[in-house]
Amino acid sequence: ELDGAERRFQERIDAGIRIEPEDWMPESYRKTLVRQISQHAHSEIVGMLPEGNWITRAPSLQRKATLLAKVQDEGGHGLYLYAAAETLGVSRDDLIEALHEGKAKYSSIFNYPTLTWADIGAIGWLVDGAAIINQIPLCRCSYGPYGRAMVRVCKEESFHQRQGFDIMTRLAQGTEAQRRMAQDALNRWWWPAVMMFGPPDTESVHSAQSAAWRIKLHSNDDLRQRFIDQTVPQAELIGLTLPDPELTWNEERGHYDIGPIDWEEFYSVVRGDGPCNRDRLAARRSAWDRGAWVRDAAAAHAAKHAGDKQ
Ligand code: FAQ
Repeated sequence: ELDGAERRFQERIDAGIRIEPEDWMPESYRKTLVRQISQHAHSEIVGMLPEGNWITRAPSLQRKATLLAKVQDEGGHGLYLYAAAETLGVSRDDLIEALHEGKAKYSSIFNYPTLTWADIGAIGWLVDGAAIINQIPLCRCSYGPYGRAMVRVCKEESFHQRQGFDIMTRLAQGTEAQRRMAQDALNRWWWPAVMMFGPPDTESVHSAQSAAWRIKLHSNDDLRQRFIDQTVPQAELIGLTLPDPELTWNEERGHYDIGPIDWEEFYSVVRGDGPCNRDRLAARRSAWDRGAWVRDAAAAHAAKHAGDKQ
């Protein structure tokens, strides 16, 4: 049973009116948004690591400049998202501390290693491709600052997706060794990308409430299906094979059917036992510690400046 304020809040949401930071909101709505937006921000920041790993080894000046810009964009997305979370009354330092202490989640996908240059193609194509499918609906979510941040993020993600697909296309059409490298990257990234959308609907604890609040406009499984249906013809176009012998077009459903997803692997990565979880957190903590002098200098400069004005 909703009380009066909660009922009016829900009516606003149902009428498609956006919630802004100064509006009244139930504490549980605020907490859900802080959880999702901060996890999303951490994903963008930790997501810089697997690709950052290849900046010095990109195969040409152009590839290097493009990758550098892409990774920098992800850093920007993290910053917009931390700013969106701050409108809900949390501090960025607290959110970052929760990440560094291993208390906050970030996307499972960034706990896999980037072993070859083709992995950079696979990430752009599949991971940014999946991110766009998840984030386009978020542009229309009920919380104003989150939805508005997503508009620019999605534009940049489509550039990222195109650069990844371009790398994969070139490799797939290259020498036999390059084609094998592209196929190997696809084999390793396909299932983790399929898992990015989260647990199956039947096990997704937050979905029902987030849907009622219009934070989630489509279910995990619906978005996953959309990703699969979009990606199969792209793989066919460049002559690569998705690593799923059970993948078949289902005429009746009008969708592709896939083989079983290894949810044990997903939960183990989310719990912190993926191939790179420890490395990723160690890299973030070390970057934070090594940046202390920059934060100190900026604070000292600001303090001096404030004195000047007085
Ligand atoms: N990894 O009840 P649900 C990017 C957790 S894109 C880890 O279904 P919800 C761009 C979930 O947090 C990646 N944990 O949860 C880029 C919850 O745990 P909690 C980031 C996951 O929130 C590309 C529990 O499982 N995108 O960064 C994952 O309703 C390339 C139960 O799950 C976003 O964050 C997972 N994959 O739905 C950057 C998008 N999935 O919190 C660099 C915004 C679920 O109770 C390079 N987020 N969990 O402890 C969302 O849309 C939602 O939060 C979902 C999960 C759909 C991810």
